Amino acid sequence: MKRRILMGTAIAFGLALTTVSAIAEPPPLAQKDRYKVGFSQMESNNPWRIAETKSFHDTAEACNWDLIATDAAGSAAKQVADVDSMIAQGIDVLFLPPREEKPLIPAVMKAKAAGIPTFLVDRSVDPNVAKAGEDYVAFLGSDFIDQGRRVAEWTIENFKGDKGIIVELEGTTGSSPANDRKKGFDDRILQDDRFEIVASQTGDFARDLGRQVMETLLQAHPDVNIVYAHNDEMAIGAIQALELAGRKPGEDVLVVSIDGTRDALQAIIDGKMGVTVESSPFFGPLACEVMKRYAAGETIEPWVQVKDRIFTQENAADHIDEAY
Ligand code: GYE
Repeated sequence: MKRRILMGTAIAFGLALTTVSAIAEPPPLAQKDRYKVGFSQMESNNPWRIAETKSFHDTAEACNWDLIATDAAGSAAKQVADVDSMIAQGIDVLFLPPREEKPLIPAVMKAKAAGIPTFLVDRSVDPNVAKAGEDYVAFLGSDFIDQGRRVAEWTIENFKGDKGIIVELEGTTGSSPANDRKKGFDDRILQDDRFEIVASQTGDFARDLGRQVMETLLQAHPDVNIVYAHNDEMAIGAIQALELAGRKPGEDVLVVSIDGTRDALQAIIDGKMGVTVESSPFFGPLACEVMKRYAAGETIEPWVQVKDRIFTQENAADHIDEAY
């Protein structure tokens, strides 16, 4: 009797182990001629987001996708609901740029529970809670810490004054690029005691909020001579605020940022902005390629890293025609 119970326990334990190891892998993707593909965009209030959505639409035909694209209009809660609705519509695969690191974890977990492989694109989720190669297949995107570090290094080399007084405009609070672009920049720039960050506030990656926050910060810190924005839209907003206040961006204030939008490249050409480190929105072709590799049974590296260029006075004019 006792033995049977023990054996039963052993079998149950063995089963539990198998289930655990089965759960530890993201759902597989069958090889098919056409796929029903979900792309859950977080918002469409800036050229970067619009270019990314367009890249998915442009890829759909070449990659044989029936694409369902949604727009969460800046709400993480709506983005989770959008993913729910795509799951209900029976998508084969999900491409998800999670607006914020934590609130989108339920979307990743629900897709997994529904047997749908998920690829995170352009932003990531909290790695302590959801993991690549387990809960989702992979993260496709840039090294945001490195982007911030490169902006800091360019600033250290190119800032002409004795004392750099920095205002930092942060991206969306709780998003992976805002967290990492801050870390990469702050850690590097503060190694040089010529520089001081006097204020760091969110502008939610948006032009108009960037302008408003810059207006307020300028009043508190009129001596600012460097603005580091986590994206080009906020940098352009900051340039507007500076000009309204009678300052001369490019002459008495150095503006540095990340993305590589058309307006930013134009601002560099016009001498109003110093540098933008690239963060490409053109994820469609990469999404197609990685998805095909996964369907063919390949193990995908947890981070499919995108390599970024850097745009300055030296090359901005050469790239403005391809910018968005
Ligand atoms: O820099 C910004 C956008 O997640 C990498 O989000 C992306 C960032 C990009 O809104 O402009």
